[in-house]
Amino acid sequence: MEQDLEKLRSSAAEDIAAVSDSRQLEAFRIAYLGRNGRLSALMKQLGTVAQEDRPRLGKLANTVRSELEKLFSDKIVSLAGQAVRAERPDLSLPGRRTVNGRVHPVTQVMEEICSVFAHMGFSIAEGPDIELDYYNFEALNIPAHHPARDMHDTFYIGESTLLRTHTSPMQARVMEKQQPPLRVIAPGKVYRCDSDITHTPMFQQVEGMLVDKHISFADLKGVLTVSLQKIFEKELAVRFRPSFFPFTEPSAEVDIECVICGSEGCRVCKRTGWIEILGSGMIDPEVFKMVDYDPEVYSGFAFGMGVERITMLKYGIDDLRLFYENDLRFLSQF
Ligand code: 2NL
Repeated sequence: MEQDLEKLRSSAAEDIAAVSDSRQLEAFRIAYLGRNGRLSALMKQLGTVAQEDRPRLGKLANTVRSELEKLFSDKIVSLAGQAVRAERPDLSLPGRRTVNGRVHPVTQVMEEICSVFAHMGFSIAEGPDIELDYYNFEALNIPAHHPARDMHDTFYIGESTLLRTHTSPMQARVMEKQQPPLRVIAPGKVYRCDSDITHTPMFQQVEGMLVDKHISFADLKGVLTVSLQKIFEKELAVRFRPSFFPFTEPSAEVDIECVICGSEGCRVCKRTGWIEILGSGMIDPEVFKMVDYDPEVYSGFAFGMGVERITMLKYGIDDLRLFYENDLRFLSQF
């Protein structure tokens, strides 16, 4: 019996050392100190030993019991200490850098363009990306089955709703509500079912219009020339070429001198020294009739430009896709 108690003592010391969580500790308690545990079993044998050995063995058994209880309670304390240490932050670790967001380069240029026109007295009109067919086409002199609808690669949503293919529907909405004189720009996202190296299905535009009495093509040329020089922060050469849009007559495409090569001739300007930068024209009398403006009294001009293209030229970016890949190494440069 004495030997058995000694064995119990040493095996308990070995087992408690291997305990590393509270589940193992509970198993230890049941095995050694439980009602049907190893110590209880030995205590039951006390009644069978010789009378004269009983007090000594009884004392030894009690000593072993207190030792086991001490092993158990010390382990509770040390496990609790480990848990606290595991939760405490390690103050010697280096800090984590917070990555700040930036304004997207296309948004930056969009804001610059808006600011140039705001300084010339234009107000900003914003409207829905999901438009009615009426405002996107009909009100702009593009009736159903008009060939110009094919150029727009429209995303239709329903019978009469679509993702706007340009921001001009906003201008039609403004004219419907307000009387001239008007100076309005409409910035925003537009959508066309077209995707390749030079086209993304969503891109951003700024369109503008000015309507008053006695507005002429000379006003269009003056306002657009000065605006482009402000946008590119340079006294660039600007030229106007005849063109066609269903909502303007006459219409003109506007070129600027190539800002990449200084008109020497390069890949970007296709060796012409000129870069096409916007479309414009005198608002067609048919558009005025749709919004109940008298074309005999009022005239005006309108224009539209793609913001990605202007951003590429301003920053010398040669791949449109970079804008929408969301690579922080690219975006954080601006
Ligand atoms: C282009 C051509 C243009 C307009 C947009 C417009 C708006 C109204 C009436 C008439 Cl309400 N026109 N907008 C006019 C001419 C050209 O954009 O190439 N855009 C990127």
